[in-house]
Amino acid sequence: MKRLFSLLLFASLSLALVSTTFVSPVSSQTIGLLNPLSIPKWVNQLTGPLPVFLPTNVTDANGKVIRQDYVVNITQFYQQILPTVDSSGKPTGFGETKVWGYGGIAYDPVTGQNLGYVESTPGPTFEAIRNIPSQVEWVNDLVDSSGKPLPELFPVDPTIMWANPDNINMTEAQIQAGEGLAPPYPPGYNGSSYTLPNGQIANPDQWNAQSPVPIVTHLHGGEDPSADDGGPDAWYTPNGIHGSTYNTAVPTAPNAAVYQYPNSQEPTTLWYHDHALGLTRLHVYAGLSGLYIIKDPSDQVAAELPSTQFDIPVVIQDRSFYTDGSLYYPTEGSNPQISPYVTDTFLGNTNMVDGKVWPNMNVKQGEYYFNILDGSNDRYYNLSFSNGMPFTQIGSDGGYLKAPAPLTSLLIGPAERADILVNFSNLTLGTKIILQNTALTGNITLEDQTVGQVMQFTVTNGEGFAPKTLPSILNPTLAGTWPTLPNPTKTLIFTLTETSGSNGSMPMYLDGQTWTAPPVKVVVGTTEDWVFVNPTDSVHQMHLHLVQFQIVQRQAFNTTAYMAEWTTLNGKPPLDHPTIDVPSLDPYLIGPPIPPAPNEQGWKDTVQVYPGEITTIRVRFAQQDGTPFPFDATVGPGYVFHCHLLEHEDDDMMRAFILINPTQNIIPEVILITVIILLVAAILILLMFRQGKLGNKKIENTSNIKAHAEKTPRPETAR
Ligand SMILES: [Cu+2]
Repeated sequence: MKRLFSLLLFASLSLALVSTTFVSPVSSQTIGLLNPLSIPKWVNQLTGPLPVFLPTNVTDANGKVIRQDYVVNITQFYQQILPTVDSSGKPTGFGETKVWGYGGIAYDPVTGQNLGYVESTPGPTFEAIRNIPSQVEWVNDLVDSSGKPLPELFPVDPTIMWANPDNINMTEAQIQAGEGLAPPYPPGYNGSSYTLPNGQIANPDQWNAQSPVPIVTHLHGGEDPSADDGGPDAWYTPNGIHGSTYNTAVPTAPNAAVYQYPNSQEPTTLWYHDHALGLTRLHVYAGLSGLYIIKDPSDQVAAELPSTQFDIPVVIQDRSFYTDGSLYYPTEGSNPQISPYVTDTFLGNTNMVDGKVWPNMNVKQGEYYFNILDGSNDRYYNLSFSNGMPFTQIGSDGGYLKAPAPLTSLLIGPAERADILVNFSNLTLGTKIILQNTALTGNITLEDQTVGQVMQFTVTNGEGFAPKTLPSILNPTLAGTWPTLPNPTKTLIFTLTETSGSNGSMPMYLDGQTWTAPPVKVVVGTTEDWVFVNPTDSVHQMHLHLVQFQIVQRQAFNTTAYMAEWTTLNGKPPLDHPTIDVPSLDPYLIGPPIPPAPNEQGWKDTVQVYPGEITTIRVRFAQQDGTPFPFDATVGPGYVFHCHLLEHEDDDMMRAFILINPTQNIIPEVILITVIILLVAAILILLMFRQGKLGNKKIENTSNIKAHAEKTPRPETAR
């Protein structure tokens, strides 16, 4: 772990400059950036778990719940994220932050009290019941009080592949960026032309990329039909413009989509977030994320776990602010001559937990169950407690681990989840413990005091949860030697590539291919090894939709030699032909393969792919127990796989994959063979027909030949 982590640090170093360089003093002239050191810590209070959406139960004739329905509105509002007072009670003057979030009728999961309509970032939690489908109507209400579509909170970059509801010419936008004619942000591409200081006119076509806002919600880690998956092209705007794969399970308003989730997978902590093409980084940062927990009433492990007030979601997200409390996000791209606004990474300079910056939580002397999500765009966290106390991870992305994993630190990357048990039983009253992050990447002295700290726990009086003994095997679907999935029938290699600009990497590709490349085809029900070869300097965070997979191994390799051969075979990305794999990875491998750590021996939907390493995952395109999906995964628009560092995902590190039936796989061959047989038969019939009709002539010809032969002396006769 230490070795991998040092690689990670190395990888992140080049990406980290943003997080440390913009911490500048507040300007009196303009709204400046908020110095994170000026924000008092542990004043914000987390008082319990996030509110939970209240479903409308649909029952059968016997009163049995057969579906749970929700209406969720996506809106803009203000939330008090920064603390209002310091530790001595003196007002900080920090205002509310303009955010986007999810809202609906919700209740307090501890008291059961109906809280009415709640809108927040992260949004209220879903608590789904295993095998009871949920139906969610996701409504795009990003409009102002008069119903007019709102603008985006951050600069939309029309030079990358994106939802593009107004059909802005991407090539033309790229040409303008190359000529230095992109407008600065603000105003960005806001529908008006802009006169640059040199007198030239930016945005001469008066494109509006900022409004209306296309959104689409994806249930991350969910095993769901592709039509309900919330893929990048399934977006819709508040004024009813729809992306190419827009779908609604039941008819609804044009600014909404209804998705159905079967909830048939193992109980676990999933999350939902926006996934609109080329906008995900901006929308998740604006606040569009929340947890979706699947609970199984027959779960024997859950019966032994702390619940209600002792079961706390911990959504960790890094954020930066302006002095007026508004969110800061870069307004200038890493390589503005290529893309005016897109950066290759963004790291915030504070940590927000459950929508509050640097909060404290009072805990009782007992055990707590924390469902941790790294909901940051790009930030990795190496979490530990300031008193060094151990804790136990029992769940990962897709369910319980094979066995409880005792830890003193936990490395978690964007989109990953970790369910951990922490025991405060033996701590004296008043003890304060910091949940700290040692995955620091820039100015260590500064970051120790900022993003190196996540939240505080204060041990208070009261009866806590007495820890219970857990079974040594938590997850029967993971019994046997690791990986427990059957051997693959196919191995696919994906080389992670970057192109470079003058200030760092720009578009990144999976296997050198762009988002528009033909989808990868996989046969439903089969098992494949997907091998991610990472010759770049950056860690990547690979995520597959639809499936939960297992990490097989990681292995170092000679990146220079490998890329030399890969480039000889393929040329420079982006490729305009199918990627050619190197004949063998073996010559490039360095040292032994490294098996996943015990806390990675569980179901995963997102995997840390370190620089200079080849990471192999095993994927079965079926439910976790090997049975078929309870829906036809071969229909609909298909799925995607991508890097979950959101700035990478948006700048082309995403591809499509579709599932096909085993018979579909042979259809081209069957058609070809059938066509050949029909052609041969037609020729034979034609020949027979001609033979019958032209028979006399043919005999004539034969006799002519015979006569000719008779006139020609044979060599023997001549002699
Ligand atoms: Cu990446």
